[in-house]
Amino acid sequence: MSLDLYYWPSIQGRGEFPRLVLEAAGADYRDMARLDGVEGGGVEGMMAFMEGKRGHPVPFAPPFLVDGDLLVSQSAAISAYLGETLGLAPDDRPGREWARALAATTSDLTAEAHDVHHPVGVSLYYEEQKPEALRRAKEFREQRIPKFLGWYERLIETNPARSGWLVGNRLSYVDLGLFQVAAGLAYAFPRAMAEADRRFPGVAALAARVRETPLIADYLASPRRLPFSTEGIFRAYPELDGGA
Ligand SMILES: N[C@@H](CCC(=O)N[C@@H](CS)C(=O)NCC(=O)O)C(=O)O
Repeated sequence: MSLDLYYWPSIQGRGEFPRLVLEAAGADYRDMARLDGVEGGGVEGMMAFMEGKRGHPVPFAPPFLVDGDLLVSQSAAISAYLGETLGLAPDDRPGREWARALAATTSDLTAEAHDVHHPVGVSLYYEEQKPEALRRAKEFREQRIPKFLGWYERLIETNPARSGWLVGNRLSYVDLGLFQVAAGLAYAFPRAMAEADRRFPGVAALAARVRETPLIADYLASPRRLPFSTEGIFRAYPELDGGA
């Protein structure tokens, strides 16, 4: 039985959070919407789930994971499920619950990063909401990025294991989530993140350490890692980074 991940095939998006857990664990998985010619594959295969044609609960939106009879949706919940199943999560119940809260918070930050370029409406184009996006971006850069990253920094500093990781003494799925959000923010807000890297060295060091983890380094160098783009959640619009 394989682990089948379903997500839009042309962007990293929120699918990247569970994908990184699968890659870091060296899991045998299928990225179904990127597989044409495989039963249940391609975007059509994904849409069959979304339309309730596969005998599973119907997720609101991708990503979702199918593991045999089980369907798990919501990027943070999938990451937690995979982390706990594949050995990239704390072993104890309090640690697991705490890690889930961290993943949900990373999901909140991801949503806020998205809403910078879509502050008025998800179904409108960026070009239809540029003045509002400019206002939102300033607040996001000056207030929200420091608030979120300062919180992660504090978690790293106060982790009783003093490991440089967010929880416990080894890499977990929440570190992979923080890496992804830091990478996305660095793509979308390079000026703001250069400053954040100076203010929050523990976060920067954690992200660099994840990047150098052998299975992640292999993955990032592979064609399976799609580039960031202005179609995704994190978008490089220089005007939103306080630039021209
Ligand atoms: N909170 C959900 C959000 C899922 C989500 O918004 N997925 C996007 C792609 S990243 C989508 O396809 N949304 C369709 C829609 O909202 O109509 C998660 O983290 O998985």
